[in-house]
Amino acid sequence: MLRRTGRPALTGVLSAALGLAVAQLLAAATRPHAAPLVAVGQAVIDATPTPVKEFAVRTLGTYDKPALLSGIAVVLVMVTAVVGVLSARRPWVAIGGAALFGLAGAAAALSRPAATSYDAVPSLLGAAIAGATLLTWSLPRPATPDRRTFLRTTLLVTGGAVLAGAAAETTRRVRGGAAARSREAITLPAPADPAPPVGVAPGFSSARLYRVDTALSVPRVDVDAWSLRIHGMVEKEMSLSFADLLERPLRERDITLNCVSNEVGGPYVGTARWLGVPLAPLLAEAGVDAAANQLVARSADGMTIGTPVAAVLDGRDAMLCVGMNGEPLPLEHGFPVRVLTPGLYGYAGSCKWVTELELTTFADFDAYWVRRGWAARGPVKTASRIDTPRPFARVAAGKVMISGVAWAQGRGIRTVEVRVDERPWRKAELLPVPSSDTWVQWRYGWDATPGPHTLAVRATDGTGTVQTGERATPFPDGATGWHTITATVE
Ligand SMILES: Nc1nc2c(c(=O)[nH]1)N[C@H]1C(S)=C(S)[C@@H](COP(=O)(O)O)O[C@H]1N2
Ligand SMILES: [Mo]
Repeated sequence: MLRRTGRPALTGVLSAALGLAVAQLLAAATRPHAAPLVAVGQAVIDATPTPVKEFAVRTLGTYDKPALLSGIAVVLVMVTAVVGVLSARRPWVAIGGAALFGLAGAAAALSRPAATSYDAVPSLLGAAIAGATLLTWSLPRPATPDRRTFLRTTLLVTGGAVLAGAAAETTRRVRGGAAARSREAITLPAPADPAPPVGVAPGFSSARLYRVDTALSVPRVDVDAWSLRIHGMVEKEMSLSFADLLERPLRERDITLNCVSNEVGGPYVGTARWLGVPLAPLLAEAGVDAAANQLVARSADGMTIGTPVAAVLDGRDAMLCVGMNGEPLPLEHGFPVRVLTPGLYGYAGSCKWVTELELTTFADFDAYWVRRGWAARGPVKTASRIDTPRPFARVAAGKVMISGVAWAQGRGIRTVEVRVDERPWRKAELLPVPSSDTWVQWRYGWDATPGPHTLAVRATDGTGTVQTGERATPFPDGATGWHTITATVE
């Protein structure tokens, strides 16, 4: 029994592994985004319905991508095992199976926004190798190969797959290293317009910025090969190198960025000290057509993010960021250049790895998330979060500090109030902030009495509007509701 299905199954899986590893190696050496695993994973991400994506981000957080790759691997193993078993009797199944996988990989690679026709090659070559291996290995023979022959072939194919796989990984790292090295070589000029000094407790120094993007592998852009093209409804097209950007007056600001997918109380909000080139004067130089109302940013990995032109030009600190917290942008936060539009959720104003700015209209173009049902314009909603005590914490009776953050970029935060159980709302103390685009850190000294308690927070923005307590889901334009936790006082 094991001989009848175990061997053919293994034959199928190992032949596929060899083909896949060679395809990954070829792609790593030539066109990283054409690697079948990355291309298929990326195509799955793009095709995943929004609710499923939301669920994945909510339950898996940053493990969503490893989980996706593991899922693909499991499916691959199962399907190629079946192909192996079936082709032991019917050799055409080996050819058909390989062809299907090859075409799927090629189609996924070609569906990437920046694809060239060459990108089909790694998948097709890998499929040819997998098919040929499986076919010769499982070809009906006068006598079933003995155990020793089978073992030898198994070792050979496995060895080939492991070698090619390791070479692919090494190549990927070395190539990625070029981007990292180009980053190390950068010296950022001092800002012409430095951030205003912050008070006692800067609201950003220790906080790490969250990461949210659709990139299965972080785009590794070599800054020396990078340029930004400004085109579309402009009088004069422009192309800027990184050096061109650094020659312009740089502005430094402490700005809070948050994700539209963030649940009430969630982690996808953070503040950093950004260094960048103001966008408004750049657009003025390009001469924006009065009819253009959307600025579409495109990234090296094909993301599109549409921002109202009015938001970029209304005097807020919209910029092309080159630095974050005193360093060049980290690779995962958009190196070498990202857009940042304070007051808009990231999906609507903060394209990472940007390579293109196109002036167009909302009527003419739907950006990536808009095509998936999210609101075309993404102004941030006023929100607040309790960070301590943690939900369901047990704390000692007496003075307990309730603390957290609140944000309403552009409008600023005027007051934060805390409510314990059904008692009246009480004003929290706010730490000073450098600008209305920076979140506010707040705290409230609570005389905690034994028993279970419910704690809630709400903020009032700079226009005097109180944060709504009405619950809304993140889809389609951002969550609302008061962050409410329970804690037990002992
Ligand atoms: N190229 C690219 N830029 C992107 C995204 C992306 O998927 N690809 N995600 C956006 C979203 S949804 C958010 S919330 C912010 C997150 O920025 P961060 O990862 O630097 O915190 O980046 C935005 N810019
Ligand atoms: Mo986001």
